[in-house]
Amino acid sequence: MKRMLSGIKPTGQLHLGNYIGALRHFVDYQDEYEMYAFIANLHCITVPQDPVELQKNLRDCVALYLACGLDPAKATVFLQTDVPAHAQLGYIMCCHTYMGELNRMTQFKDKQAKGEKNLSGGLYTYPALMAADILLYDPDYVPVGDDQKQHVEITRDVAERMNHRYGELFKIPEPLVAKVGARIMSLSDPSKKMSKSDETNKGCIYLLDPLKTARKKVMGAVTDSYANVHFDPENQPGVSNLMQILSSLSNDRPIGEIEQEFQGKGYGEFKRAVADAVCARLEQIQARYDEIITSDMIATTLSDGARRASLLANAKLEKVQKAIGMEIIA
Ligand code: ATP
Ligand code: LTN
Repeated sequence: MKRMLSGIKPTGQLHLGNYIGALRHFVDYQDEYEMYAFIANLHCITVPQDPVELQKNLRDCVALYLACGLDPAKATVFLQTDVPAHAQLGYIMCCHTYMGELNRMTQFKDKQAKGEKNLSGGLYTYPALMAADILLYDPDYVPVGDDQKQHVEITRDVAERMNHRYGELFKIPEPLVAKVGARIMSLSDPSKKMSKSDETNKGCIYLLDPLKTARKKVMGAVTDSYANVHFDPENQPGVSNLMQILSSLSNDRPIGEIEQEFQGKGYGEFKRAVADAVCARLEQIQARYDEIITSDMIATTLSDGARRASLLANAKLEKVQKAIGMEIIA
């Protein structure tokens, strides 16, 4: 069975972009692949966090993984810090990643370009830790949204470098980016990706948003004056984004079919169909979330997940340390 691994940063509440671009694929793949899905609580402290809020977000994130359909009997779901090998291999990867490579990463560059002050060293070296997250498990594929492709590519480069230097240590993973829904845009500004750090809060639908709020956000989504439900991300980014959301939430229904269905119909009717699809999915997820958050499922899932993940991660860390010559007793 081929293996997959991916993670999400619990920097805030999970949103529809995380669900469509990443989480729903984890769920789809768990039957066909050996799936490792973790909560990246080391990555999330690369930017300042409020401790009380962070703890709540962590619990919510696990509960939402499960509420969206990840089944702990099939997938290994764990918290990054429960497997200390991530931080340990992360340091080793950092020592094998060049500053020139880190300087090219858009995530850091974007924040720097915005003039944000006091960016942390952790944010800069983030891709090295992400490389460790991946390489500890020798996955065949890493399902991610479009923005993370670059980080999987640097992982491949550093893995190849180390394999060349020390002998075969790591499998070279491939990023898996879906054709539709890999970059869901903000509903209020379709030139930006839907993101947890949306200041206006209008463009981002959170998975735990009350249904009324979610509906209002969809109905208020920025469109255009063409009055034509047509897929053209360049000239009609808002409408094209809503089409991708609708397609992703209706079993990847072909975009052409959606275009046909709404031919000659107004944006109001189209938006109502998108809002219905969004609310139906949120309702399902939230009902399951309510059950999970009050049960002991979070604790059992994480302890079992950490045990299973540690088996692979510890063996890999030891192999790497030996190959580098860092251990005294062979
Ligand atoms: P944010 O900008 O919201 O903080 P992020 O990409 O920085 O999100 P995560 O929350 O860790 O960080 O992302 C988890 C997964 O969700 C990643 O695979 C990422 O590519 C994907 N993802 C995030 N935002 C979107 C989006 N707008 N559309 C599609 N996929 C997304
Ligand atoms: N960088 C990712 C989260 C992440 C991840 C990973 C994804 C951390 N480690 C390993 C895939 C594999 C993000 O910001 N979305």
